[in-house]
Amino acid sequence: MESQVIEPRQQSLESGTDQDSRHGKRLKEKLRRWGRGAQEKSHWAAERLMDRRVCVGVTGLSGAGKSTLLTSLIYQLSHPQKAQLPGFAPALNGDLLGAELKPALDSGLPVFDYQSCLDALMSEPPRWPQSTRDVTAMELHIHLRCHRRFRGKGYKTLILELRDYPGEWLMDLSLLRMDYREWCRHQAHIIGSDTRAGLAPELVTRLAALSPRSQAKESELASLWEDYRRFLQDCRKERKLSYLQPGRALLDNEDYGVLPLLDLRELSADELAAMPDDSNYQVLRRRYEAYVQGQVTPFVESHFRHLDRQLVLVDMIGTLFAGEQALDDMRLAFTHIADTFRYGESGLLSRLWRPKVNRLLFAATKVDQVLAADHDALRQLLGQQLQQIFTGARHRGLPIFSEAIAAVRCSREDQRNGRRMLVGHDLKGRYLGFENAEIFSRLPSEAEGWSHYTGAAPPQLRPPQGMDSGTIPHIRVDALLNLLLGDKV
Ligand SMILES: Nc1nc2c(ncn2[C@@H]2O[C@H](COP(=O)(O)OP(=O)(O)OP(=O)(O)O)[C@@H](O)[C@H]2O)c(=O)[nH]1
Ligand SMILES: [Mg+2]
Repeated sequence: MESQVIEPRQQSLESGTDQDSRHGKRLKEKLRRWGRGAQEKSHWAAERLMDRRVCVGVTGLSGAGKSTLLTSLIYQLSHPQKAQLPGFAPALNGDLLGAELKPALDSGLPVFDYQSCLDALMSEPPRWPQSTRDVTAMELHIHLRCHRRFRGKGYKTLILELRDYPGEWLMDLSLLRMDYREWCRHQAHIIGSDTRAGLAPELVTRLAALSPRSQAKESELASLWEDYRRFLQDCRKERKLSYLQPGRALLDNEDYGVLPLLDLRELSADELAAMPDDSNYQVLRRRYEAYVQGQVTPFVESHFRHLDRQLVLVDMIGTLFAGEQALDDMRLAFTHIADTFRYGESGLLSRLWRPKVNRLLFAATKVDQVLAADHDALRQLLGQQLQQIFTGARHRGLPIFSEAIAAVRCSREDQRNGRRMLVGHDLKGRYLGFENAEIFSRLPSEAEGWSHYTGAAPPQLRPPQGMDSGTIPHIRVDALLNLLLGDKV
C-alpha cells in the first residue's frame, strides 16, 4: 500500500514570525510572574543570603531511588523523636524540632506526593512508591533550636528546596547542546555499537536507509517511531542501558516522533539546510527542535536554575551486577549529564544554570542489598567512577563526597553456620536469606573478572513490615544529611 505524504505537525510548520510571537508571549508571561513574585523573590533571596535556604538538586537515573530517599528524608526530619539520625548533629543534640512540607515558592509545580509514597511504604504488605511520571517540587521547613553566643537559645528554620522528577528526563540534558544534525551523528555512533545494534538489526538498517532528502511519509515515520521506542525500551530492559534518547519515549506514549537519521556523513550543514521543507531531514529536525524547546528546556529551567548543592544518586549495585556494558553506559550517561553542568560557563545553560553549586555528593543507593562489609567498596567504586566524570567540578575546587546509603533498610544481617548473610523479604513477600557476591573496590580489569558479578545480582527486596510503628530503618541517611546540611545547621 502506498504510504501517504506526511502533513507536518502544526508545531513543526510554524513560521519564524509565529515562533517569535510565541516566544514573546512566553517572555511576557514570565516577566508578569516575576513581577508578581518580586516581593516573594526578595524574601527568598534574603533567606538564601542568610543561609536559611538551600536548594538541593537530586540527580539520578530512573530507579536510582530518588523518590524513596526523598520520602525517607522527609519522614526522618519530621519525626525527630522516632528517627535514628545519630550522624546528624542537631538530631543527636536534641536540636532538631521537626519539619514541615510546603509547596515550593513560585515554582508553579505540584507538591511532591509525600503522603502517597509514605502510605505505600507503610501499607500492609509494604510497597515501593510508584515510579515518578512528572516533576514535582517542595520546600521542607526544618525547625531547629540554635545556640547563640550571647543570647542563649533561639530557634531557626532552614528551608530545603527539593524537586522530584522521572529519571528518564535527565537523559535529554545533552540535547540542549546538540542541533539535530549533531544529534543524528551522535546517535549513529552510539547505535552502531554491538550492544545496541544487536538488539534491533532490522530497525537499524531501516533507519540507516531513510534518505534525508526523500519526501517524508507519515506512515513510514510512525512505524519507525513505534519500533524505535520499543528498541529503547529493550535497551533498558534487556541490557540495563541508561543513555537512551529521547528519554520521554520510555515514560509515556506521546507521539514525539523524534528519530535519528543515521547516515548524514556525506552531507554538509549547508546541504542539509537547503533540503525541501517536507523532506525527512526537515520534518525530523523540526520535531527534534520542538521536543527540545517544549520538553527539555522548561525542565532544565525549572530544575537547575538555583542549585546550591547537587546530590547524585546511583544504583551502583544494580549497574555492577548488570555487567561491564551497563556500567560503561551509566558512565556515558553521567558524562553527558556532567557536561551539561560544565557547560554552565558558556551558551544556553549559562543563562539557565548559574554554576553556583558549592558541594557535590555522590551516593550509592540501596546498599542494604549487600553485606555491611561491602559498603565501603561501593562507596569507593562510585567515587572513582564519578570523580573521573565530574572533572569540571573537581577543577573548580568543589568539595566532593561519596556515600553508600539505603533510604529504607529492608534487610538485616544474620550469622548462619559461621557465615554472614542477609535476611529479608523478596518482592512477593517470601522470607529469604542470601549471601551476596563480594564487591571489590576496583573494577575488574579483564573481561573474565566480570564473570564474578554476572548472574549474581542480589534479590530485590520488599520494604520491611512494621514501619507504621514509627521508624523507617535506613543506612547512613544521617551521614548524608550531615554532608548535605551539616554546615547550615
Ligand atoms: N533495597 C532497597 N531498595 C530500594 C531502596 N530505595 C529504592 N529501592 C528500589 O528501587 C526502586 C526505585 O526506587 P525509586 O525511589 O522509585 O527510584 P526513582 O529514582 O525515584 O525512579 P524514577 O521515579 O523512575 O525516576 C524501588 O521501587 C525499590 O525497588 C532502598 O533503600 N533499599
Ligand atoms: Mg521517582
